[in-house]
Amino acid sequence: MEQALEQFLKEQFNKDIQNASNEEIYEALLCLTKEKMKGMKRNEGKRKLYYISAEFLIGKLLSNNLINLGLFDEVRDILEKYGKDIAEIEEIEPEPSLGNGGLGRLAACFLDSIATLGLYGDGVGLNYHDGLFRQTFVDHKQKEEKNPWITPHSWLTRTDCHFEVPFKDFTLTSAMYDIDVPGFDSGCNKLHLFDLDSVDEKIIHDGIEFDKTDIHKNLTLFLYPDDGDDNGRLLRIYQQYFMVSNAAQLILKEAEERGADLYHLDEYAAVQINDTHPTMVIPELIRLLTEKKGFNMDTAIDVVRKTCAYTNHTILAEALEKWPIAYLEQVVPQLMPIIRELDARVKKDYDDPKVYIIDDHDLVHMAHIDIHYGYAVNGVAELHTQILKESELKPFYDIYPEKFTNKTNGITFRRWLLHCNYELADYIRSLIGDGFVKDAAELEKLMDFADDEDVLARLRQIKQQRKAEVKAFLKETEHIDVDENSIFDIQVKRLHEYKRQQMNALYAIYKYKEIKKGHLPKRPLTMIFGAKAAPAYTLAKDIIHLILCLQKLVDSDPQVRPYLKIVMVENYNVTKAEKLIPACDISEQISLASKEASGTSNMKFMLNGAVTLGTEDGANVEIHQFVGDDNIYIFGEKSEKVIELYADGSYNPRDIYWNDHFVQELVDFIMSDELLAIGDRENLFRLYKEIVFKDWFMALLDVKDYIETKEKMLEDFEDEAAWSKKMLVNIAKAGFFSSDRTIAEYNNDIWHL
Ligand code: 26V
Repeated sequence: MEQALEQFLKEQFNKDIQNASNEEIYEALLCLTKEKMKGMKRNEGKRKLYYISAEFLIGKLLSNNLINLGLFDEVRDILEKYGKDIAEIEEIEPEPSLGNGGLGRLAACFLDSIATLGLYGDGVGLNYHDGLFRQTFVDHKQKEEKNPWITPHSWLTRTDCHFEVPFKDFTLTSAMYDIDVPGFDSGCNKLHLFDLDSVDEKIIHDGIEFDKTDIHKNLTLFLYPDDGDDNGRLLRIYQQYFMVSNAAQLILKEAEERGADLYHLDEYAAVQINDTHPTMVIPELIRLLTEKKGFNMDTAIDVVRKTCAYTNHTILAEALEKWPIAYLEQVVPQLMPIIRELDARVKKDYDDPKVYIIDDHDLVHMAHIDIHYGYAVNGVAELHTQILKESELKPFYDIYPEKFTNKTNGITFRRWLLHCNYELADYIRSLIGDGFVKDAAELEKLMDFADDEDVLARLRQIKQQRKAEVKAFLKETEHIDVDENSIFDIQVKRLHEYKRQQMNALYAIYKYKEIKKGHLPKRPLTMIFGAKAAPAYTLAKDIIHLILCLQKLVDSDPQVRPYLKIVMVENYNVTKAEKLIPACDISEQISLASKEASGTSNMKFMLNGAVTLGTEDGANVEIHQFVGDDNIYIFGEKSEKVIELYADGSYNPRDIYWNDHFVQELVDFIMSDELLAIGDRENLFRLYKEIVFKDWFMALLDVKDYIETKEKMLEDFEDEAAWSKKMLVNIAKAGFFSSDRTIAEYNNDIWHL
């Protein structure tokens, strides 16, 4: 590699390694790594997986690709020899923001595991030029800006694959870009991102505003443009259809190239529909088979049903897509006769309106298409799948019990341990060998060291190093000072009321008041938040505003400042996650029980030795089962109770507010003179009212138990030996949450590649 690097730098920039800039070295490494991947073996097989997803939150790729190619150590050492730091060079790489959160990151972890397991499978999505917005804070509020990431040299390779995608009033020609996905010590797959040449970034003005009707120019500009208005919603349909029509044409083309008789398409292709955004692939495949390939309707439906499988990622009704017929008629009228036919067949066979595709408000329920016309449906954690079967999708489970399975989510250990915490990975290797890299279950061998003082001391030392790095990072990038000897308490995830960042903010208020009363904590606490709020999600933005106001309040108070620090990091993304997660002591997983389908940051934190403070929700339930009561802090009402409260409508935050003085004081503080002096009355008042009068996600229900449990946790942290044993147990028991295990299950039970 050294020679290749030298040669590249000489030819391109007439420089040697020593005097090349970080930018030049980055470009050289990018090109050399791409070259290596070109020469790699392609994973192969008869049945090929197409993982279609509107989001792929891939993060920076240089280090991960080098790790998977087995070149990382070599490159790091070469650079070190010339006084260069690979971490600094990696900073040059822009992070593509092609996802919102867990769903998109999951897709990226899955691509890594699919390639690593040697499975033949590609990702299919869209090449959003400006991704999701970039978040900045102005006057303690979120502002959105465009987030361009495509530079002249990037991981994208333009292909000569193009398809015609027909819409009602015009036809667009796509262009396919590829990103190589190298497996760890294995073959290579691809991520196909479809794009449109006529897209024009110049139409963006004032942050992220643009003409939503100019489809030729805006189609692949942004991920999930604001759907607060009709034109935004129509644009989402344009995007979804563009994605799936390209996918469907690619699938048929590749199958035919590989000699398939399309009547046996399912022997050549498995399509995984990641949430409902790609659902139109089902009617689109049926349309192509009937209109272009001479199939009759029965046969087309039969073949497509054997090919497509669906993953559900949420039970929140507002997140389950339902498109008005009128919108679909306006964008993709060619699909409507097929969707009507699919609906008619359902209505002929079943009387229950709950399983209809088209309801009596003329809404098309996308998930219902997937369940009737796909062969498998899965949830993403045990509890989530159970809730789907027993309540949310019960009428479907009654019809098709054989279609339903659980596939508990996972994370790739290459990125979330080897890359983001290589000292920890190296140390684990020195204790149990490196079998865990390919077989994560081997982490369990660490349990032999649960009482080994030297091992526990080293774990603490590594954690301390990560905290010191976060301190330096926050200082450099956001001019924020944190105390590396404080407890790091971290909640990083999308901002949503059900995740209850507002409940964590109420804890911050509690702590602030305690310190003001002179009840000083034994050790300072650093509360770190990171979250983007959807641009049109007013309350989520109000919660960010509250947290930023609290940050300011604490910072300006010399009495409180030595004991409490609140930090909301700007523009939380994969790169920041990679720094924050390894430095964490307390992992906040505090969603209202039943609402978080799985969560995946909970797994990343655990793997890096943080202890979970959580409700019995999503994959927390399984984490609890693995680590046992002593190594996790569980609080709050259970999902059964919460579901009951929703069913009988008996939850009333006002009762708690009026009857519990302790809670009332915390909530009232949102409207205190102190906070009003910093923040905006309108935002704070709206949030205050919401919590007192609605509190749809029941923060007040659990807040007391939450505070008590967190206080207990802070106290327990002081018992160094006992706490570091908890750290070790969490790492040792994380093996189950490797996405390699998840993908092996998908393959065994669903894909059969
Ligand atoms: C989306 C939206 C958009 C409109 C406003 C309300 C709302 C609420 C929730 C969602 C989530 C959509 C699906 C999703 O991202 N689910 C996440 O998937 C992860 C991977 O399976 C999982 O770990 C998270 O628990 C789940 O929320």
